[in-house]
Amino acid sequence: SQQVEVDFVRPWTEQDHRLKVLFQVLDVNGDGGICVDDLTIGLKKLGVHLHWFGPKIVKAGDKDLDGQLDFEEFVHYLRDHEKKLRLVFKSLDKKNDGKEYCL
Ligand SMILES: [Ca+2]
Ligand SMILES: [Ca+2]
Repeated sequence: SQQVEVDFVRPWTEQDHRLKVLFQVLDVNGDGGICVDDLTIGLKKLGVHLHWFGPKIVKAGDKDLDGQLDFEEFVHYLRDHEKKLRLVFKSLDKKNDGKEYCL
């Protein structure tokens, strides 16, 4: 399957193009919202094989409870959880393939 490289090392900024790239990668069916199914497939494209990760992100980030993250909710979630996500991706990197996943 297609592997996607996104640079997560630098901190996010509000208008960061990386957020749009990441949103497009994770919105697998392209309907403008990221649901759990999108995340499960999309995270695998990023090399993240954690079955609990997608549902957790949607549950935590879905403010209007429509079951998916629109772009605003997604950006909000990433900015709120930036440090925690970096840790997840760093620990993945240690036990995985040596690729850099520092979200
Ligand atoms: Ca979608
Ligand atoms: Ca939502």
